[in-house]
Amino acid sequence: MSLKPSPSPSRRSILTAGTLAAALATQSHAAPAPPRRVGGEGAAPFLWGAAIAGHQVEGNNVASDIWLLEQVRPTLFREPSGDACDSFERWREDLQIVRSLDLNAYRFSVEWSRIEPAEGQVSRAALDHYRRIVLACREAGLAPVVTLSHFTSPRWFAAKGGWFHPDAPATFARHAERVIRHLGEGVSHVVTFNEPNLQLLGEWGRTPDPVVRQTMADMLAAAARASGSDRFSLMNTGDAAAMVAPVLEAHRLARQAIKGIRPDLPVGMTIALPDDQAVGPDSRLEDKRATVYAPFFAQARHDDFLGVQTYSRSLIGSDGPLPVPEGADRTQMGDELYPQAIGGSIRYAHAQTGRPILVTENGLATEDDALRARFIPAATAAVIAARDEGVPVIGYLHWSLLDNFEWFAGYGPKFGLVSVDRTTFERTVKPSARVLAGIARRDLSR
Ligand code: IFM
Repeated sequence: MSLKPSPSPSRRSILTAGTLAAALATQSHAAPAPPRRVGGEGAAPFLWGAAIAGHQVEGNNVASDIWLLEQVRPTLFREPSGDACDSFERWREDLQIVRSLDLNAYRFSVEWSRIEPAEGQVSRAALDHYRRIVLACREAGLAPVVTLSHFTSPRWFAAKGGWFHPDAPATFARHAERVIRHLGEGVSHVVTFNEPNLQLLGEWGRTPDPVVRQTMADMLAAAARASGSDRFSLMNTGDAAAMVAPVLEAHRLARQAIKGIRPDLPVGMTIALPDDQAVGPDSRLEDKRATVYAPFFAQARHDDFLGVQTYSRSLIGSDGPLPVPEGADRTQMGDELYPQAIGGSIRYAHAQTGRPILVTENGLATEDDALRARFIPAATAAVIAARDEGVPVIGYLHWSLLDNFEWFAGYGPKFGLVSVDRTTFERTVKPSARVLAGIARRDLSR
């Protein structure tokens, strides 16, 4: 049986078995840009940028776990990632676009499966590739924010049991050390894990859809068989609560390894964090917070920053999550259009951790770029208001630079500031990108 996700699944269905409940980066030859700073001389520059992730844009990540899941039957993926945006080849063009928008930061992820396609066999060429991106970012005046794990892992890692294998934290830490040693001085910030709480978020307060849950199990079993294993386990699938401890251990070991090489390099992780709002006196809001965020906040208190990724708000009643209010505008992912959400989530994340907050993702999926052009000023105003109140927000990275592969939902949802022709891969900068550019320019020239 092959189950296709609904045309506009909840954003929380990206990779989560839990929704299972809700049916679930031209090497610039421009002269180096002067550092742009806000907050006075000596202050770190506020990071205004755009984000992407390897598997969603590079294309042909054939050694990764998710590539395999796209190929097996049944699969929950609407379509395979294929060539994606061909960014493994066209990354210089992508950087040039970011540069041309006068942004000063670029978030991208390294694909572990390209760097270590077979266990213990390290591709120097792949490491060099990512090093060239870091160097080109620096030449273009862009701070490279590097994600080590953005959902994908090598296929061999998943077939060994993924994060449940006892060696997983140490294996990931070795990978982290290798990457940072090779990428060198240029890296600005490291994100170890992207949204390791996503499945918890998707599952909380919802009854799993039995058909989707079964299809997930069948898809993973097919991938295990195809890998000659009896298991296939990856981030945000399987037992969400049981995955928290090994992933946090992997984060700690990776952080330690990175600090051993570059003690000055800020290290953190990102979490999926809607602006949760209590409805009624018996709201289960605190229950949600304890389950979905608390373990990650506890770790973040020991980190250099926390990456916050907010797309909308979530209303929480006495029985759990409430539906999007009647008549509210929605994005292609089914989220309520609510750009001010990012203000609430960064205040909350900072209050809980006391750490600087980096908005590592914020945006919306829409075919209507005029909507994005209105969303961006409202969302960034909420960020700036929080910053003006004294919340140490260190940057805003819009998701996403490109219209890209949105996991289960394939190429349907359009998150990009830039569209990508699916046949020629030609990039076209959308008007909303200029809106973000204008806001960044004004803020950085204050
Ligand atoms: O595309 C994803 C990204 O990979 C992780 N955060 C949410 C985005 C939009 O759903």
